Amino acid sequence: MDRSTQLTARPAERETTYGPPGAHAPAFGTSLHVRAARVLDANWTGSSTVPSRNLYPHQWSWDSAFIAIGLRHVSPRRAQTELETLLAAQWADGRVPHIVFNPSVPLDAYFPSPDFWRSTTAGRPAGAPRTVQTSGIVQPPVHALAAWLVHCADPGLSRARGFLARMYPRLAAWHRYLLHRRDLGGAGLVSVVHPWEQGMDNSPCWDAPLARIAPAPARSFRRADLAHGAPEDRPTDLDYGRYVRLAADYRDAGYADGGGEFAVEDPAFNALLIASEHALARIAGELGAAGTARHARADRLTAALVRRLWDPASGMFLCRDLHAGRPNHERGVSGLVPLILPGLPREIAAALVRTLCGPHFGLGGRTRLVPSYDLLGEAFDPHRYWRGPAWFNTGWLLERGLRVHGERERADALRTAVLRLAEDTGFAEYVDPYTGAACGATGFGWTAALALDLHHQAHRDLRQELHKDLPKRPAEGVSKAATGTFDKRDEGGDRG
Ligand code: 9WN
Repeated sequence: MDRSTQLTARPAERETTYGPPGAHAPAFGTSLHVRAARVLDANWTGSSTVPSRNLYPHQWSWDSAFIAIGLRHVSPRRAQTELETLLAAQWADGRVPHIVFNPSVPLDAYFPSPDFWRSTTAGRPAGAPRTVQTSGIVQPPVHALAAWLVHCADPGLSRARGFLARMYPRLAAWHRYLLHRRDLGGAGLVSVVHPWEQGMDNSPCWDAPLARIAPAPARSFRRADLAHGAPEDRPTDLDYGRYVRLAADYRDAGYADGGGEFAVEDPAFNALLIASEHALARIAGELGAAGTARHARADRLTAALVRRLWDPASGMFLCRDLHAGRPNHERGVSGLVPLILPGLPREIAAALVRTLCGPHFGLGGRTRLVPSYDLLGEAFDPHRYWRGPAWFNTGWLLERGLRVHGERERADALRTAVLRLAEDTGFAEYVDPYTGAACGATGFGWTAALALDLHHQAHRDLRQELHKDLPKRPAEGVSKAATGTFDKRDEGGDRG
């Protein structure tokens, strides 16, 4: 580990905790900042951060984006490196692979391993890099948003290192790949070709499209996840067989797009692309170019999202299964994530808030954190992967969405819940949405990083509250970078 970049506590925050007194209360004097930073230190490999040392010992794409968003508060330099390492593994066709493999990790530590994906051979027609092994599928495009937020944490360092100037062409190529090669439905939205691409792998939203896929025989592969997670919390062998079949077929077609049996337009994936398109517009502006065309494209994408995936009857967005030619009526948390978009029509944002707080998701009522799937759905299971438990990244996104749409009290309550549960559970991968009990891995990268981010926002809000009656003059010697926060000004205003 590179000790010179290890994270340190900020003196003013050493004693802040969110946990109630009791069994899991943190040790006195050790703040959430320090404890979260320790997780990120422990998961740091020297050039990127693993989601979990045991379960996920390589670099994952959307994990790294969320991790960079938290890391920027304590080491903007390392946050930049996190994204740079990921984008160094980008393919020539623009795709950013969902896993970048660490060559020093044994092959059997994670399945599917590099010898399954064979990126350096099977991926050559699509321009996979020669010097690093990766998977061949993608994950949600949170990266431009992350790059912008990382820049805002320390613009001086970012400019001195030419961070955005180096990131911009890669991020633009990444979005181009999605918009041109993945518009499989021809309606302007991006499709995912594997459940792992959307990131909520085992969601009941995939059950119908997956049911058409003939599973790979169980004896043809060996799962590594069951050595680290409780089998009853993980996807079934049958689902795994289907994941393997889809990935193997994609690989055997040279990772060419358009021919697969699984193609779904997903609301969260597209909403994150839109948020990142707005961020890319700001990055262009910072680099002296006009961002207007990108903002306009993001607005067109938002209109397509509403036209294609909004379902007034359920008060949320739904996935669209391209092969079935119709929406899938399962309610996954993915259908609430477009709340992060400030450009949503007002009545749609209001309906999303009602759904979030209603019987299907229970925010402010029956649940401690937003479940990944409909509490009333037939497939609901409070512990099984993405079929009910609550994840911290969706909590972070919805907190942001509530705030963007002026729901301050609800956003504050959700923020407190995320911080309390992150701390109580030792930064668990996910939790039972009713009880808050920890599930999956602990010391999970994005849980620690996003808790750090919300913790810093909470401190900023407190400072603003305390200073609101004082004359408005910036304190001498305190730069925006030193506060390490993101507010509307840092993010470039209201446009998402
Ligand atoms: C497959 C790393 C990843 C997350 C995903 C989560 C899980 C992998 C798996 O772990 O997926 O990519 O083996 O189950 O579902 O969102 O990025 O944390």
